Amino acid sequence: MSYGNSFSISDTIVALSTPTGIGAIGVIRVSGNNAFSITEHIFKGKKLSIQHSHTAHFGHIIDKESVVDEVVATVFKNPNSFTKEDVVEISCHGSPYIINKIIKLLIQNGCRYARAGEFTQRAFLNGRFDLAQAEAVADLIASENESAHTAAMNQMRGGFSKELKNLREELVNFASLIELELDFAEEDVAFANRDDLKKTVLKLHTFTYNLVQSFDLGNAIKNGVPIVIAGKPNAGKSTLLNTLLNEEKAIVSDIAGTTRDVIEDELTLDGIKFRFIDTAGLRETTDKLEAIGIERTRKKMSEASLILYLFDIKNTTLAAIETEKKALLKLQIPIVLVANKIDGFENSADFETLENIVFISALEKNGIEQLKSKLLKTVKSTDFKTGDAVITNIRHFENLTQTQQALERILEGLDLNISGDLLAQDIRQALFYLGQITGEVTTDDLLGNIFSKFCIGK
Ligand SMILES: Nc1nc2c(ncn2[C@@H]2O[C@H](COP(=O)(O)OP(=O)(O)OP(=O)(O)O)[C@@H](O)[C@H]2O)c(=O)[nH]1
Ligand SMILES: [Mg+2]
Repeated sequence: MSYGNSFSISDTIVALSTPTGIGAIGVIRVSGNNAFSITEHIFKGKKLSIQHSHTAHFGHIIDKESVVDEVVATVFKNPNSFTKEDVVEISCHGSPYIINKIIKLLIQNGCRYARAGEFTQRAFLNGRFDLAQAEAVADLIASENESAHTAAMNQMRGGFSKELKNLREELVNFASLIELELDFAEEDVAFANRDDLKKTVLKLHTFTYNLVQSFDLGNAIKNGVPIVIAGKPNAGKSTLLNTLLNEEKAIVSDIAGTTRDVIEDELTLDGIKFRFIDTAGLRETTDKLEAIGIERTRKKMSEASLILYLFDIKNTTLAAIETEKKALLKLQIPIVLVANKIDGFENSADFETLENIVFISALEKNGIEQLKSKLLKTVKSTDFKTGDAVITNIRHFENLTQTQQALERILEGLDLNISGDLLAQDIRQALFYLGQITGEVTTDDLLGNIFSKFCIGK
């Protein structure tokens, strides 16, 4: 079987699986039918092919008569390896010269250099896991914080795959029954009970609906929960961004309207990645550029998971803030009010009556910890639970959305009592999109697209 081009799945492949560059050790992975015999050509030590799986063996890599390196070769016998093929992992000294030399020797003895993601692709093709799980391997490797790690780990270990597969199976059964009806068209029989079909479709619809809904959260986990810092010019938004990041990221000045464009950066708090977004101050303006900036502020606000509404406590009345708050609540996004510039300000009592308010001095870095815990609390209470099945992958999102549309067409069709052949078409569509998620339905293009985004060696 070949995938995408002339490369064959029966080739024995090799690549460095640790990062390139100098390291204490480098691990070279060899996978395929001839993994042992090829390695034995250049490995002086015990005969690898007769060793037990999951055992490590000291030996030398030999080029003609000379010793290239002292190494440890770990043996994995099919199907008990990552790829479900015979695998040797050679741990050598981490010099790029040695690593290249060993890979070259392996290629001269019959290996092929692996393509990006080819080890994981083989794991998928050999049935170690489905496509969605294979994709989670990439997410797992890329995960930088606790919540991204949890989501990727859940998905790699099965996540929504199992439930999705079971429900798809149910639908496959209905599809075959309806196809059967078509064969007996003249006799006007119904093998597929329409009520049961409807129940299955509804179950699938609810399940996929929840997954589709989880994408915003999944996206936030992967790319950071977007938190917009908004407020009037000179409130201290850019100062706050800099204080949070501990870096002079944004320009600060006492000129109102300093920030024109959106400035953002990431910060991980308590295992959750946040994207803090500093924006142009909100006011009426005749300045063309500033107006564009304010337009962007409004857009970012509408997309935020949380808005920090900052105001200069020295320059604001309680009534003004109450009016602002009312307007903000219309966005239906959680709001935290942040009273800034409390340094040297004594009369904050009035404002303490407001709900969801934090008092800070962005300049003197006071109240920042309270602010951080306030936003963690707010974000966590707005169903930031990574234990549930969450989709983080745009490809899954698209396929699920398409599935939903097909399911809705089936439901409509059932209500209208349409003929079996039309029903079958919509069912096939739903099955197609569902199958693309977990990989029951694949094309070379699809696989090529997914695995080429992996690194070589993974
Ligand atoms: N006293 C005091 N001054 C502050 C504080 N935070 C910011 N400032 C000052 O307020 C002025 C405006 O700060 P910026 O951070 O540029 O305000 P901004 O909200 O980003 O303003 P625009 O970008 O124009 O919308 C600067 O002179 C800051 O030094 C604070 O906590 N206390
Ligand atoms: Mg600013």
